[in-house]
Amino acid sequence: MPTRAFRMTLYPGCAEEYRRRHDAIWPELVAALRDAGVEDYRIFLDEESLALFAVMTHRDEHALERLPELPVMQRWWSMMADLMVTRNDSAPVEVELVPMFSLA
Ligand code: RM4
Repeated sequence: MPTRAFRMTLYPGCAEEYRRRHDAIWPELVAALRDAGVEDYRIFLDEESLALFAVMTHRDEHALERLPELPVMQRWWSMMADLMVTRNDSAPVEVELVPMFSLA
């Protein structure tokens, strides 16, 4: 199954709140991620650099591409924008990571 990994950046002092909001992730966002074929999605924080590493395993590449257009995704990004480095449209700045090793 394809895996996508990317890096985002948290603002200082926001880790607890970032975790708290994800602990209460909206069911409609979970449904949208599942509809887009997301099987497994994990986000790890590097407390030193405040880099957030997201690793996502998914079924359907094309459904994933539609996620940014969904109103629920855009509402989530607006709500999260005070915690993380974003673009002008509130989407988080995401830097793709290069796969280097896999033991599947
Ligand atoms: C993150 C960020 C990502 C989103 C996850 C659920 O904070 O907003 O874009 O996919 O939450």
